[in-house]
Amino acid sequence: MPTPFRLPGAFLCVAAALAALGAAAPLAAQQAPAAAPPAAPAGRPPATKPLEDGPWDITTEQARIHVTVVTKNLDHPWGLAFLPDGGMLVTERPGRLRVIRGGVLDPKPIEGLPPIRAAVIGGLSDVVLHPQFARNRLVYFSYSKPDKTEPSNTTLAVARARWDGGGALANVEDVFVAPDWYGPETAGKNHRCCGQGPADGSFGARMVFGRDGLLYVTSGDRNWGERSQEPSSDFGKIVRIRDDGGIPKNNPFVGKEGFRPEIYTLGHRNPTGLTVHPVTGEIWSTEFGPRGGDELNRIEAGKNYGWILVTHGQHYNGDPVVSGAEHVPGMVDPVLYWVPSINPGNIAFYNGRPFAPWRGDLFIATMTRSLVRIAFDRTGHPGKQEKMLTELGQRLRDVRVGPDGYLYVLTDETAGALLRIGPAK
Ligand SMILES: [Ca+2]
Repeated sequence: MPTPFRLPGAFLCVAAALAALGAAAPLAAQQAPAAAPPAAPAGRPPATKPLEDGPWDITTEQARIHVTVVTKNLDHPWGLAFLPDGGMLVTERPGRLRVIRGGVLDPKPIEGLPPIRAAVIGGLSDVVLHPQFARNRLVYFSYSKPDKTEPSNTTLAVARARWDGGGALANVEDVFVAPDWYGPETAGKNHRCCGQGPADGSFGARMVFGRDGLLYVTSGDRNWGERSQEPSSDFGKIVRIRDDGGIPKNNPFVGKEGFRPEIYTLGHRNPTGLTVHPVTGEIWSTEFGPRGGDELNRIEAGKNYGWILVTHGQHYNGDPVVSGAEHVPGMVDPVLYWVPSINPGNIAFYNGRPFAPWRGDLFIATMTRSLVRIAFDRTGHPGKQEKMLTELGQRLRDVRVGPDGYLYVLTDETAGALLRIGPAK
């Protein structure tokens, strides 16, 4: 894969090369010998080879790592939360909440989830614990909420529940329901620009509690990017709510005419990465661009991150980008961007002990089958990037730093896995 770059000349070269590859791909697939892996249907990623059993000892640029499979029995695992007793909660996108105790996946999903619409990339998404979980046992999960009478009409919701560690949730209640109910019916009639995708795509749905004790939730543009710029819509926003779903009084647009009061930032496409910087407390986020233009952003209250007017990527149907790629007044440029896309999932800054050289580095789980490590210099500017775990050939959805300082990675596969990365002996 080409490394990221910022030169317009290089952009054109790579764009041209990609176009040539795209044109040649069907012919190459036809000529492939019978033993070759099947070609992916148009618009879908190529098939993933099955994950082997491991473990793997891998030499990376700054550390020798030992990668083990915690479990392989997860269908499109999406989010992971560490429990104070050493266990973990894991979501599966089709709509199951799972628990891992003592390193073993409980075969029985936790009961009590509300109806969830699992279609395209919607479903059960992230899970986070309340900052005082050990005391109040509150968990939060994000999901695609179906309308009672027309289930294909959905919205992003966050529910809160009490979980005593057993087989079922209690007191399940929505604390956030985005006001924008939307589905294929509307998407067929709303005259969107730019060749945007299905209504069941681009939910965002990543969550994190900030140091302020407030819950940050990414809300994707549902492939209706015009709404990312509309302050009356939660599409294409990051929202901030209290732990009970209330609106914090100091949210940036509270009391401002025409603005949803939960909005924290505007102008996002599909932010599926969200984390708190362990030193500065800043919120950082990754998001999918269209064709190219994936971004890493530092999230600041009230700012506009540009989509659908500004992107380094290209619209799917070739429509011109309205306001350009960067330095647009009123819009925040990304800290980093990628052309072509890396398809970024979740992110985590490393602050553990076992890998001292990685401290302060950012890890990105990518659907282009690598774990990307980004170093930062003393002034906080991103530097060298390293692609790890490419030899496993898996789409990666989530990365977290465990309480033990090891990295935990979820693969975004039907035969999905949880991987653990510690130091090799
Ligand atoms: Ca942007």
